[in-house]
Amino acid sequence: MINIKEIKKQLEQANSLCELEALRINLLGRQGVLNSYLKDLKNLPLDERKKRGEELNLIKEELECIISKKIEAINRSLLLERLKKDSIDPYLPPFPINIGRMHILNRVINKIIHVLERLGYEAVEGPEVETEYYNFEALNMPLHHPARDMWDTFYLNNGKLLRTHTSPIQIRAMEANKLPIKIIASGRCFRRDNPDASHSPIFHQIEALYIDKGVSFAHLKGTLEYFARSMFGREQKVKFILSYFPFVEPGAEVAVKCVICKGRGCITCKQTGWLEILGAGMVHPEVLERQNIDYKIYSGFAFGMGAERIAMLMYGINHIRHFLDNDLRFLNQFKYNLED
Ligand code: 2NL
Repeated sequence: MINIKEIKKQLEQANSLCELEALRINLLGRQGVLNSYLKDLKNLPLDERKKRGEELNLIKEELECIISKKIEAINRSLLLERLKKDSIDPYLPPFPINIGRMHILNRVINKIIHVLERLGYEAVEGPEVETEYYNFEALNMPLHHPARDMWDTFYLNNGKLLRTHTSPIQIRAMEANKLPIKIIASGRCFRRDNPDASHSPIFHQIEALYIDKGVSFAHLKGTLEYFARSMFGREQKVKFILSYFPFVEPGAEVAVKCVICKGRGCITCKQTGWLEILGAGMVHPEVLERQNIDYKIYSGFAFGMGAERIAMLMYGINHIRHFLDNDLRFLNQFKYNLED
């Protein structure tokens, strides 16, 4: 018969996890003491077998319980010993915590969107792969129109193209035929330019479009003055220079006093004291008419800018490639969130 007392004494005396494990294997293992008794059960008469079986199972449970308590006790005393030897220095600095943050370009784009949302514009997006129609034709540039050369375009094999600006998003909004329209379209654009400090085949645009009854150039000027001051400072001076875009008439380029040299003249503003930050104009009647918007009742303005250019001016970034390089030495310089 099993000598429970003796076994318990052995377990009690074991004082290492190693010893305890050896005992456990000997008692409860597959070839262990308990299993050998269980195997013998089959030689007993039925009623005795049942009684004895129950007994053995109770013993097994008890031993398992003792062993797990003993393991816990040993572990606890090991921990206490270690804590007595080691000391904790609460003044050591913690491990550096690397918290990710939004890319500086996205933060600038979001800031621009927030500034315009305060005027009631709603942010929308659209597809990067576009058709000739949305990218050119609907914008008053029929096939072979010389103005298409203003945008070196990536054409795809299936006759589609990579959008060269965000204007197709706005055409889609006009097409949806709900007036008035007051939207900001933003996203990635693609042009086959030769890369240099300010040109990259992949860049981002932000455009705004406002169409309603009685929208005038004066509204456009007020909007852009508010925009420039929100982005570049309350005292910011804004200048409108007549310019040409096929989809607006009249068209203008908008310049602010150079944010680098404050207008004295430097390399960034090419000694002019002014920086062009965006293009703008009254939506061409041809563009409205194509979307079944009656240009005798409705009018609108639009303006558009390169997101990278704005970010470069805000932070004095000297090469557009930094936005795509993902070099942490560059990205980590923008630790703090834009106010707003
Ligand atoms: C730029 C672009 C401009 C627009 C963008 C526009 C869009 C529609 C209709 C009319 Cl759907 N106009 N967008 C208008 C004028 C200028 O600038 O690349 N600026 C740096």
